[in-house]
Amino acid sequence: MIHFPDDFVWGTATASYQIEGGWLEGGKGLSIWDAFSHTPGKISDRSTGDVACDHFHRWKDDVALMAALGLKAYRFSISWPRIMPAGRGSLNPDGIRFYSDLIDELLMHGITPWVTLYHWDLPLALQLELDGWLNPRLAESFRDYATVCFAHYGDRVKHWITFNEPWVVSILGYGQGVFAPGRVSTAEPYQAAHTILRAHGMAVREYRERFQAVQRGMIGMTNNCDWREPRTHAPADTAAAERALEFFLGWFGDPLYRGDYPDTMRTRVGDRLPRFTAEEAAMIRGSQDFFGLNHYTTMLASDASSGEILSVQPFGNGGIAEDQEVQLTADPAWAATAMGWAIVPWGLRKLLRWIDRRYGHPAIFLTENGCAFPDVPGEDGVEDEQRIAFLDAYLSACHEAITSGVDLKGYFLWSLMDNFEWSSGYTRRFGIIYVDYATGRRLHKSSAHWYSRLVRDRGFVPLSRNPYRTADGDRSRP
Ligand code: PNW
Repeated sequence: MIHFPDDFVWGTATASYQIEGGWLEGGKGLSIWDAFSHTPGKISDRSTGDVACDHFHRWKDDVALMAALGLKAYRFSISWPRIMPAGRGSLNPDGIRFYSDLIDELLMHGITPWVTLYHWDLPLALQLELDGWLNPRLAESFRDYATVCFAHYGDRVKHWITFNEPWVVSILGYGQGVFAPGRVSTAEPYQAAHTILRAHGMAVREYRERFQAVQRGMIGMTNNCDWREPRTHAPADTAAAERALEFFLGWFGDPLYRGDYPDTMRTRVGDRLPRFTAEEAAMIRGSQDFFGLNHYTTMLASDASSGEILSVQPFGNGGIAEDQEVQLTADPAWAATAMGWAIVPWGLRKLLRWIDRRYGHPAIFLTENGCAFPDVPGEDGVEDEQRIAFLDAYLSACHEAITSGVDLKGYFLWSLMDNFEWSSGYTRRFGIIYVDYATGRRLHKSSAHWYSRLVRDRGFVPLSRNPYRTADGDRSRP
């Protein structure tokens, strides 16, 4: 039996645009994802989040499902335009009530809400009128929106996540253009990220000055990072892997813990990388109470400073490759999920240790980890052994990290249910609950029962044979 600490937090995660639907209901304003998904050519199956999982109407049943599985925590996000239709100014009382009722329902079932304030559905008005995150003034708008949330929900919500994955917003939204708002640039990602970091800092300052003493909650940001393993033992590849991690997680982690971007980014990005004023640096440094991490995969990194970088990065998760001078590849021996993301559990263990070392042993919550597989419903439910094997392997890696001294305190499985997987539409299923989109029906996958037992027992008996629990691909670092 692999046993986790008694106070370890177990939950699942979702995001507003991916599950709610009700895009024109209850006084909600439009978001940039409403506009983006309705733009031809952006979503692989031409779908939208107009209805999604219809959680906007089925939320009580969904909470009941969680309760029946014995889940103790739930991470969801608030749709900014649902409570502030134009992004600033007047509030939408129906929207405020929707999340208030959801929070009450969760608490009534003994489920602790973890609330993400920004999971990508920016009010469209702020995009059209202010140019989204490229405008430094968005930071004030976000602070004001966050303040509304603290004021209305902070009596009951004690765990706040300001932003989900600013790396994805910046790179996929402003660099590669595959996510909303669909811009393509080598400079804008750095500007958008800069505004987001300032917005986070201002929201946290507000929370700490006006709410935290009374409400006694904690607040942080969620960043995503894949692991980068040097492709060979050559020192240039080791340096390339480190550089890739600094461009991925250091981009946000360093300002949060050290007050500035990594030196290697400053050197390579030059004037395209904005600068914090001394006051901003002081505001952002130390501005999170925990380290929120989303993790999905690993790639090999090799130095590309003397060669040519393939312009098309596999899986689109390389960032701006030219700035990093890193070439990413996958080991052909690795298995992969339906996203094409390699399954490398030891990569998570190494990443957790990297964070622990670089940022001085922070409390870490894995706010997302999970996998998509082509799940097919059968006679009695959905058999998803692959997902169970994935979870068995990644949770073993988490446990190893804890044993080695990392302060990992919680795990949120992505996702509670199948949902709108952004540019992949409904073609990728991440849930432990299967959603039949034609009828809205929810079906348990076998992983839901597996996870339910794990939460009950605070641990699990590892599979005797797990193809994903591979021997360490240790190439150069522990
Ligand atoms: C995360 N990448 O997105 C999000 O937080 C979720 O909303 C999403 O459903 C989940 O992971 C699965 O994709 C990511 O290209 C999207 O590296 C893309 C990347 C990483 C995370």
